Amino acid sequence: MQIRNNWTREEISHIYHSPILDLIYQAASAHRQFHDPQEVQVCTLLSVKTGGCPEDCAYCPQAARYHTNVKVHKLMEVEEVLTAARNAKEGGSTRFCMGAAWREVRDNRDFDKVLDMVKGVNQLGMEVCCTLGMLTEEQAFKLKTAGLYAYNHNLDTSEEFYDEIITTRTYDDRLDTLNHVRKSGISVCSGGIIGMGESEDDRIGMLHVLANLPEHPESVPVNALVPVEGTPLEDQERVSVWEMVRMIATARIIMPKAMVRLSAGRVRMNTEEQALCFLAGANSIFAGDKLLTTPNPEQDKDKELFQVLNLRPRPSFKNGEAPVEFGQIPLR
Ligand code: SAM
Ligand code: DTB
Ligand code: SF4
Repeated sequence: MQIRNNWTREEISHIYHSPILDLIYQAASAHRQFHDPQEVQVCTLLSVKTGGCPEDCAYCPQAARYHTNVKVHKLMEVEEVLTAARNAKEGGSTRFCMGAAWREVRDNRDFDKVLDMVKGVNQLGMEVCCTLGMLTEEQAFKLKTAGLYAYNHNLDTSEEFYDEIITTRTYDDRLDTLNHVRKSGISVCSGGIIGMGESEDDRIGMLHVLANLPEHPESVPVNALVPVEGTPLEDQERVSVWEMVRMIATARIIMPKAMVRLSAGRVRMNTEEQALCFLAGANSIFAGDKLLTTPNPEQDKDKELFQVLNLRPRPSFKNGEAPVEFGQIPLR
């Protein structure tokens, strides 16, 4: 199977709309060519700065303008974060992702603190990931130098549907940041959310953009909307498992090397539904009873999930790249 960056929207649509069992079979076959189907990476999220965000993302409980139950919390202390990372590692996580409710990174003391968090988590031997909003090229290089392994920055949906969901930034802003991350040599994590009222065409549109980037993202999170009271999307209906499966399977087929992450929305899925997602090519989950601000399955439930499905946690840095040594200057 060849890695392609010249997919047409029609080809992707054709894959997405294949008869479901055939789609799963094709995706499972692609998955087996590039990955060990028994391995699922366990990752942990931590909200290092919560709420009070100036953006208007319609799905997000952390946007200051919506009245949700999320309590604003300033940037955490480095030591608190490192304690959480150590606990996550002990619990079997190999990737630690720190999220901040920022529109963009600013060059201030908070950013210096985040750089220290990155150094500390990297030294624990975990894949360290951040999601901090928009970045300049320079900030991306600083993060890389501190030891950042991956940066998450989602496209969320298609370009056409984007301004129904977010008006405070553009699709091009998003693509610019992804480009800065790529240039700095940091691994790219970018995906989206389904269940926001978008059409299937919008889902296909987003996959089309991701799969035709000059290099595929190494990581593609697929989130099911977690509707949160107080946000404009609070009353959205739950997506069916078949929609998650179609999204995951299509991502797996068109970006076969990527880690496809079954991200938000697992609290509402049973073991059988999650099994279908793994069969369709998902190979990562977030563990711990909280995502950033919303609930996630309890540790015991996930332990059982791994046992019943005979899954093994995937070791860190399997994609070949060694962790960046602290202080190493990346080549420009
Ligand atoms: N502020 C940064 C940004 O937006 O890039 C980083 C944090 S933001 C919370 C990270 C991602 O979480 C968003 O891009 C979105 O895809 C996802 N997300 C946020 N709220 C969600 C929800 N209610 N359901 C599912 N995914 C959600
Ligand atoms: C991603 O795509 N999903 C994760 C991670 N990247 C940062 C976040 C999901 C957040 C769900 C809503 C919340 O818990 O606040
Ligand atoms: Fe802010 Fe990120 Fe939430 Fe949008 S998704 S409101 S940028 S924290």
